[in-house]
Amino acid sequence: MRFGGSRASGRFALKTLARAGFYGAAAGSVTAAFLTAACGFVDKTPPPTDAAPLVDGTPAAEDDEGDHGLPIEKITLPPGFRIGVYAYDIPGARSLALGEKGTLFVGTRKQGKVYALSDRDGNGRADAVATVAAGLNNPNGVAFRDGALYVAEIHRVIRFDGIEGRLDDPPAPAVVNDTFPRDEWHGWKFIRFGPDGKLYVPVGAPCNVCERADRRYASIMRMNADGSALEVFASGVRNTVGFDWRPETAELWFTDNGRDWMGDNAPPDELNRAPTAGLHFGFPYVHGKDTLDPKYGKQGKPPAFTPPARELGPHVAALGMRFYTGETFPPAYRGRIFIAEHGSWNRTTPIGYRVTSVRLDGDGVVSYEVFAEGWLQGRKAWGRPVDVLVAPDGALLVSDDKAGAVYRITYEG
Ligand SMILES: [Ca+2]
Ligand SMILES: [Ca+2]
Repeated sequence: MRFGGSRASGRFALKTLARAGFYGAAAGSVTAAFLTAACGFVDKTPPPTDAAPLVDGTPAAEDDEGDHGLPIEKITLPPGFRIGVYAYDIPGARSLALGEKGTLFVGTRKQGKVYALSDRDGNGRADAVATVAAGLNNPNGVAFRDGALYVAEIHRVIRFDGIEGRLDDPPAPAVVNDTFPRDEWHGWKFIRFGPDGKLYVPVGAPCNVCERADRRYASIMRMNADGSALEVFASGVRNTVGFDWRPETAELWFTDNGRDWMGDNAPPDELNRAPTAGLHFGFPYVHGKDTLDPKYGKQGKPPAFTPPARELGPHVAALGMRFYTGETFPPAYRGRIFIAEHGSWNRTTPIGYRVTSVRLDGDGVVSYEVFAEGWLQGRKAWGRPVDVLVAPDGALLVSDDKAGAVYRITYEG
């Protein structure tokens, strides 16, 4: 693993990137700013000391006091782990997907954009960013398959073919399926391809808590890569914004966000396991394992009810999750689930704003513990984790839509 160039030179690259790339994109052009050439010294010159590098004769500012104003020194991790800034000035960074050539695609919500980040010199920091799509309807979901980037808006899934060869000149998207409901409430989507080759697309409940005759609401749907054969895979799912398949079993595991306004400590958020199609995960009748809904729970639990594998904290807003499939974390972490907890808004004392980890034994959950925290300081949060992704080098990438950043967590021993 290369942690390569110095921190200082990496920061310089990103700073320049922000000026040239992000602001250019914000001005309306689809821009890719590849700075490797401009910063060739990053790879070829021994890393400088802590002295700020010179850029056109100008010191590159006081980067040492933080990573671009991001107080990541406040993040605490287990011994031996380190967190760095992979990319900053990525407004509204949400879901993550990795391309075949190593491009990290990042969805957003209200920004309407999808970003493509590249770490061309492999120093653990992005040195190029492109805005590959703009003006979309909450493009939270991103997935990659056969050279194409799939993007989920609220009402449709679209596809950009051959995207990694055209980051600075993206093709017009093809519409994969545009039949999804248009409700904005819980309408933004997390998407991924499963081991069965199907694209999994949730449709959240269009409410805090409600019952709808249309079976698509509060479900996880799936369809072929060409958008055909769209069907409900799992029901009773209020709003999942993160899922993954366990490598050993090919079974789907997913987080689900509990309803609001049942008090500070209820109901729990959930980690669920869906080994087969056709299961019902409880919403709106029962929350967590056995919390009956005050309005909809009078009939008890629904047939085929599947309780969560683990109740998570109340209102933590568990979003992205991945099984750790890398090899650079210590053996105790391999096979664990990492969960990005966006943090509560519906609780007197804030909770969440952290990355947790879950350890399994067989199909059972044997621990649920904090892995990274510090985005919440007192009652104020400076960042909110959204998604996690295991990079090919074993690092854990974490997106943050409040700070507009992607972090990279490594094990240094
Ligand atoms: Ca880099
Ligand atoms: Ca449930």
